[in-house]
Amino acid sequence: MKIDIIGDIHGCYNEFVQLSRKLGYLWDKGIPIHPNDRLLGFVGDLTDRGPNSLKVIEIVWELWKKKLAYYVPGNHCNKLYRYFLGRKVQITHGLESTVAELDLCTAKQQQHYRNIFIELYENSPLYLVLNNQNLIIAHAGIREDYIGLYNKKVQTFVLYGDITGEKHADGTPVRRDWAKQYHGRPWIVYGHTPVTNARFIGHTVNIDTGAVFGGKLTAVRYPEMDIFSVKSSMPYVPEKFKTFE
Ligand SMILES: [Mn+2]
Repeated sequence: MKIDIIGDIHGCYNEFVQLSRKLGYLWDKGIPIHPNDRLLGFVGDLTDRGPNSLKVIEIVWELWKKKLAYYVPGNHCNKLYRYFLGRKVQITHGLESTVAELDLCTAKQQQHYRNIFIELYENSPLYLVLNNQNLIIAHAGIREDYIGLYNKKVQTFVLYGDITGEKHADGTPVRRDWAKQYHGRPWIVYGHTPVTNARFIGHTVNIDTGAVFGGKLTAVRYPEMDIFSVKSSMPYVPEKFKTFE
């Protein structure tokens, strides 16, 4: 299979359109379609913080519905899903921008976004195992021994990363660098932790290059493993980018 997997979009719709064009996708039919039957993949965190979260939901849902794209949820998707279900969630950490977009919609439009997002979320696996187990797409990555498991522990890892339960001085959770411990054969494509450039460690690649923090929106072409990026138009927030020793 040939698939182009896109990192955390977080409502950066314009960057998504540009990146898909750079990858050779055509928008004649209102959604990005590749002339040579390539598919799109999304590592999750479609929404929050950026300017056009609802448009991103709409396009990803339509692609997914037409079987032109794969999607796995991120932690922001999980929170938006719980919000749509009417659960008590804090409207913070970027969810406030998606909710603000919804507040500007008619009741009918709100219902539409709720319906399509719930449909997309409920019918998508926690992580994807593709191409004869040669490719795994998981929002924050996955440990080799978790592949094939779908329990609560795995869910936490896949959505939030290898968190220790501790917090940094600024209140953000401490995340272990799981990719360094990964020696598996399948390629793991993930996002979640913004890095300046796509980060390859063994058969893993982090393609969250912080589009919403003024970095880049990045895609990896599978199986070629070529990186494509477009510069973000958002203001640059350097402290959001993780640097590794
Ligand atoms: Mn995330």
